[in-house]
Amino acid sequence: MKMTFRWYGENNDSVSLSQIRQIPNVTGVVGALFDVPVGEAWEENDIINLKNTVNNAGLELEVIESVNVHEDIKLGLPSRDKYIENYKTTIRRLSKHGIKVICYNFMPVFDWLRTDLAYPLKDGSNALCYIDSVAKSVDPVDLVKNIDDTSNGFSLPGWEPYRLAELEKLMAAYRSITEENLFENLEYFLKKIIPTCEECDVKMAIHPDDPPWSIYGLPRIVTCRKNIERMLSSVDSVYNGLTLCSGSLGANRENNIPELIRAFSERIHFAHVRNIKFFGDKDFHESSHLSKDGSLDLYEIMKAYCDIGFDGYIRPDHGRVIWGEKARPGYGLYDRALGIAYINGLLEAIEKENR
Ligand code: DNO
Repeated sequence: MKMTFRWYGENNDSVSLSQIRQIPNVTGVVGALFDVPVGEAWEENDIINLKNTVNNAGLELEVIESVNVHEDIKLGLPSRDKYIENYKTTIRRLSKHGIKVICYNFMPVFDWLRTDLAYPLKDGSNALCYIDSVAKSVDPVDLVKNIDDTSNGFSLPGWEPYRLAELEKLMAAYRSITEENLFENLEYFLKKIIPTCEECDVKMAIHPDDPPWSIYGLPRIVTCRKNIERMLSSVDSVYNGLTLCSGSLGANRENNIPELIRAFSERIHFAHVRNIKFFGDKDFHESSHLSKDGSLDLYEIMKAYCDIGFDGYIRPDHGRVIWGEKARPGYGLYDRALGIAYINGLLEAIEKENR
């Protein structure tokens, strides 16, 4: 498997490429063009610039997270075909410059959702947190504003200004969309783009919904084994694959992550590895990657990846904010690098045990 690290670009990240280059075992970064309005095709020159910047630092750029999907596609509006054509153009251009995997999601309006971006932990660090009763009692507009205000001045992926500006309008547009409708719209999208992916050798890797249940009455479908099976079989091609995010799927206690890794096996193209700690049925805070600190067993998760012979891309996911770092919530250097060191240790031990 190829160890990677998410990076937000030269002007938008507290972490530099040279720092990433020094983390043991990291061969590449996962990047994106964050300024392109959703729905527009990515310009080839911008892709080339990003790739050159990364390559010049001695790192690879083979995974994009994310090429976002326009809401009209998720809503199934007539204008979706135009946006799907743009998406295909982006796939072709990315493929031309060595991109192998595109991570995306199909969550209406919100990408990931937390009620607190700096929940204090006992050790003096802080981490992202979700408390269901808080989410339910807060108006989504206020929650979004609060998230914006507490992000240490960094823009957050999934909370781009365009989403915030249109929040109420978008929420209203989804009122008539059921989970079944959303599924049909995802299938429509996949049927159109997967042939292009096959032609270009670019694998799509859908990110699960985070948290994996409906919020504010919005439909959510990438939540559990049954739904992921349906999504994968709707276009039965290896190019129609999955980002297996342990923390997102793991927030539903019914999802057994090692079992899902074994079940989806060659359809997993990208592994997001992180831990969460439950303190209520649907309440959790993120924790260090260490099994002991969270509710997920990272040893069992890494063992499952080794057992299936996973040779895709992997990255540590959110980290805590530690050692006084000023960083984008979840995406500082220190705790993610500690996460990698830990994953490296697990991998070496598991691989040697398996010999
Ligand atoms: C949050 C991330 C998500 C993820 C997208 C993928 O930190 O895990 O924003 O990148 O859902 O499209």
